[in-house]
Amino acid sequence: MKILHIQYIILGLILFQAGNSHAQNPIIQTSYTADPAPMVYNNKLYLYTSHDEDNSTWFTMNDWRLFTTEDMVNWTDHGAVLSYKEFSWGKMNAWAPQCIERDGKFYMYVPITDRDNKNGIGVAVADSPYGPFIDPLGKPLISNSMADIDPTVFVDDGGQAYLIWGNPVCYYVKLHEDMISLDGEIGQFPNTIEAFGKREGKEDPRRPTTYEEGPWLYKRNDLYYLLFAAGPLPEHIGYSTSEHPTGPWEYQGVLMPTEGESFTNHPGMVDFKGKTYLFYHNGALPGGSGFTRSVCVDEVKFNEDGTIVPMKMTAGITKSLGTINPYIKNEAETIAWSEGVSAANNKRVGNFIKADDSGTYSVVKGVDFRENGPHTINVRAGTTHNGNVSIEVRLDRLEGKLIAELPVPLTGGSDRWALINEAVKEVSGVHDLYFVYKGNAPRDILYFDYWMFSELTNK
Ligand code: FUB
Repeated sequence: MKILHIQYIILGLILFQAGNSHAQNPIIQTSYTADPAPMVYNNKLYLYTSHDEDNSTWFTMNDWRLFTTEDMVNWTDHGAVLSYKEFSWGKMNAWAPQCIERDGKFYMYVPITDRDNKNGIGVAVADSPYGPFIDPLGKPLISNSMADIDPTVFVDDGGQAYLIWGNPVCYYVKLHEDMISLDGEIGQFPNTIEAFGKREGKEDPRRPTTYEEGPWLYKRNDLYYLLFAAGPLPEHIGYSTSEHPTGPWEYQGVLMPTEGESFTNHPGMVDFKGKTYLFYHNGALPGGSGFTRSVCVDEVKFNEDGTIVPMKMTAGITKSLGTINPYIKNEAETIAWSEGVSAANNKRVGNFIKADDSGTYSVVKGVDFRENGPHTINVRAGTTHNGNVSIEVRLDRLEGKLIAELPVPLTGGSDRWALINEAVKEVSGVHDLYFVYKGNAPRDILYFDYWMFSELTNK
């Protein structure tokens, strides 16, 4: 994904005035992502997303991506974990997914358009949150109507599982314990003003309420919340509550108003390490639009009566919930913020990043060098350019203290890599680490797979 410098400059000016050195939203800058679906498992947050192809002018979407975090600011890109192509019946439209864990297995529910151009919802199962996900049915789990998109899945405290989905109406069905078969008939939530609020603007008999698509079921203190993308377009996020997972729903109003360059939005809410987070998407990255979207996250606050304090899109979460250990192998694609860097993947090293231009950079927040600090840095990188290509390693700011400069030798292609070691200037304590990519080439300066420091044992 190429950078448009002017948009970064505007974003930078806004953040400078707000007192931040860089934003955290959108949380992924190395590819376009949409329809965020968070899942917490073993103290880690897994974020499954759909994926807008670069330069899309429609919902051109072929695979589902996975990103993880343990601290809410540094996100690791695990690349595509599933594609519509893994479903023998799938033709296109890898739209909004959700993955859930049950008894050590991971179930990913995905909307796909089939070979007869009918929408349906498939399920794929894995033994690990990273996949590989396999379609156990060989056919859609739901093939009910053209409204079959945007599944949300929920397992209640007693173990009953529910699948909810649909545009322009909201359907629901119980799932058996196997999570891949239906337990009863499909129902439809009455699309009433009481349940989903009255839609403003031009009257549309198919859409009398604000409910549009993208439902997300969440539970807190025995109250069920149905969040949804709400109309008219451009969408906002609304929500309704109920004492039961299948309603009756009571409309609670606008959670997040329309903003942010994308005519869709899509909620995903989750509890993680004692806080609640709302994931959503907008078109805020350079080149962003309704078809090249990016996922964001903000913290949620509740009122005493259980209603949610209305939210606005922000520059994101700046306080990390942890620190990064520099003395173990860290993937280059673990990033808090980047500019001009693209996600890449190959069979040789898996996921890695590419620096598009000279002066581009990526930041890792809260790196704890401890008291003694390191003596060397070791990276795996490469370039197709001969000479004058390097990675500068700086502290806390883009022009902060230079602690190492790594010359990147010509390797000739991203299937060929060099291991580079350099001495490090004195550093200790916790810092944000800036990797700044330099080179005299017009584009595709270098590729970068991982980094790791060696610790000084004595001072
Ligand atoms: O991402 C494709 C579609 O756009 C989703 O299914 C909708 O929720 C909207 O976000």
